[in-house]
Amino acid sequence: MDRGGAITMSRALLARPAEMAARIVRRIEELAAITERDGEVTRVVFSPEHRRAADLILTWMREAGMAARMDEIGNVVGRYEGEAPSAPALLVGSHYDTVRNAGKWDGPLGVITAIEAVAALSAAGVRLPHAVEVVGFSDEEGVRFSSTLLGSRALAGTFDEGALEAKDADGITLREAMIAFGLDPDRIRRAARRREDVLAYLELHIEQGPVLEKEDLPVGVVTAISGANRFRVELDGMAGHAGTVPMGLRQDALAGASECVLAVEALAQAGIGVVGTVGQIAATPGAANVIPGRAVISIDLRAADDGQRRETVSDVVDAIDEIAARRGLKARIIKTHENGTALCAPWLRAQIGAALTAAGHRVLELPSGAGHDGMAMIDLADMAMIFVRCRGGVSHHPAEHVTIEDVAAGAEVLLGTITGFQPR
Ligand code: HGY
Ligand code: MN
Ligand code: MN
Repeated sequence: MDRGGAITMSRALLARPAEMAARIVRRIEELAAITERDGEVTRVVFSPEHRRAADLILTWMREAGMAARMDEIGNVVGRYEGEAPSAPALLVGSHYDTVRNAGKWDGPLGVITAIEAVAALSAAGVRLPHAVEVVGFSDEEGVRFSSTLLGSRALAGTFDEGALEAKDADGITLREAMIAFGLDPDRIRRAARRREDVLAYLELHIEQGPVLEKEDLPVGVVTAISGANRFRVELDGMAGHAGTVPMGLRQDALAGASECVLAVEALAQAGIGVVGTVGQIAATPGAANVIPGRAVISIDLRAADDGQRRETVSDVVDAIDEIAARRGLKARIIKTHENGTALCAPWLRAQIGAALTAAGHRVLELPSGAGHDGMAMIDLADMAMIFVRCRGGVSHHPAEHVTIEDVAAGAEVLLGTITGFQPR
């Protein structure tokens, strides 16, 4: 089918975009209600909430005409066959885990909109020359075990078995958590897909930034996903009595960590297009009248340019070493994540652009400062992303919001891209 025909078909399929969008919004709310704690949205990997969310999404996939299953790393996968069975597939998806006290849209919007697109094909009895597979990734955020992209790395065949020994805040290893969840860690490799079975990977996601809103556009095309490093830094000094140890004799781990936090901020500001964040800090023993003997911080460094990111990483490591030496602290810097900048494939960006134009929107291309599963999926197939405007660019926060009109715009562009997809 030529592109024009496909676009016409997708418009016909979308006879009622408002109805589709209303169902997507209802499902966003339904999924958001599956949370670790009432009053917020928190759903981490291999938790009871993970299982309940997976069961709900699998049900939606089956209702949309897909064969659906959970894979060996807790991803949920729905398959809508093409004209011929067992044809290679266009993968479309996002993640369904969340950060702590998250918004409702980061991840789930991409999964639920992809299911809605397949439901439109199925309802119209349309079969494409290729299969379409919808994937809900189990752990993009890396909240519980700090190493991110576990689900997409396993599906891309790049899962690092060393991650199985990572421990959560309760000292449970990833391996133990998987077994408790009912999965066999020794079977993770079976989640990996063959290159020849995957035509490309597409993801619809909220922008998590202010550009589309500033440009007054509901949707945009992503050019690249910024590379990122994450570290856990452990500083060990000497605990002591807050009242008796003179200032000049202290090895205060928390004071040292605080100096490291400011060094991360200063070095990120000095870099070109670099962002640096310390999102977590903990001190022990944690008593008001005891000098902290140990402090642990997280460090997240990103940049669109890999060379610049690596340079800032090196500067931050040097700064931590200097601070620790000067303060008589022992510093242990553990890299928990690294990903280079992932370029979205120009041929796929062009196809998204055509669907945007057909839907009546100006085509704006923009980079992603946030990380996404496409950073892992690029090791399996060419990938591209569609961004949907979110209010104020706010994300990783309960105030995260997408209007129903923008949900409908995203659904129309995703469906248009799927129906017009021409494999390379
Ligand atoms: O951290 C990120 O950028 C993504 O939301 N996991
Ligand atoms: Mn996300
Ligand atoms: Mn996120």
